[in-house]
Order: sequence, then C-alpha cells, then structure tokens
Amino acid sequence: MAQPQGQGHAHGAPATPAAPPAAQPGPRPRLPAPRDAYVYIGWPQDGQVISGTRFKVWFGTRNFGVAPAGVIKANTGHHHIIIDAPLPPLDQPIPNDRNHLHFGLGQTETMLDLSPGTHTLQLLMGDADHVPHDPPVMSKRITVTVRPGKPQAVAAGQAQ
Ligand SMILES: [Cu+2]
Repeated sequence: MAQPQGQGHAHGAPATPAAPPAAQPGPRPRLPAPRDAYVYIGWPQDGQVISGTRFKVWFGTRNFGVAPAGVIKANTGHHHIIIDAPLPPLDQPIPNDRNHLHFGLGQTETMLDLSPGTHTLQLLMGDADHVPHDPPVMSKRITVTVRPGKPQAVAAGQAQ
C-alpha cells in the first residue's frame, strides 16, 4: 500500500491552499425575460396634452411581474421611468438621476413634476441590481406636452 504520506498533515502552513479563483469582475449576466413580456405607460398617452405641471403616471406590465429592487425572482423587475433621455446602456445598471427614476419598492405609479413644454417618457424594467433584462422589458417612448395651469380634475374618488 503505497499511500502518499504527509499530504494534509504537514506541520506549518499548508502547501497549496485551495483558494478559489478570483471572482470575475464586472456585472453578472443579465437575467432573461420572456419574449412576450412588456411594460406600458397606462397614463398619460402618447401625444397627450396635460394641464398642470404635476400629474400622475401609472405603469402596466404584461406577462411580467413587479418585485422590489434587491429581490431576485424569475420574470420580475422594478420600474424605471426615463424622462427626456435616450435609453441607457442595457448591459449595466440604469443610472439614478433626475432623468432616470427608480421605483425600487415595486411602485406602479408616481407623481411627476415637469416643467411646461414637451417631454418624453419611457419605462424600462430593471432586475434586482437595476440591470435591464435580456431582452429588455421596456415601453415605447411617448411624448407629452405639459401646459401650465391647474391640475386636471381627477374623476376617480370624487363624491357624487
Ligand atoms: Cu432600479
């Protein structure tokens, strides 16, 4: 029985510590999304003229779920609204600034304050780490015109 001796029993420092290879730097692969998943802006609509600079926007999803940031769950993500900006790079976290708003709690609506004039809005889903899925789940970009003035009457919730 010619068993090798001493391996793992030597005194002192182990000869070859089994260090795992260094983790790959950079982002992990993007999470997949079903091809039929999409998001849309429920309101306002493309071309809408909005009275009042503060208004509600709501988001819809089809074949895709909403989960808060930090939660890794298949076929879910959280909303981002891109205001007056082109799509960001799709292989890295979505920027977080006044043109890229995150809804990391899983919100599906928000109030926007925009200056009078023309603005573009687009939704883009991000995963737990704010990275778009592959393929990206995003709405079409819409254009709205904001007019100064009183906010539009909100019909919902009004007493008769
Ligand atoms: Cu995000």
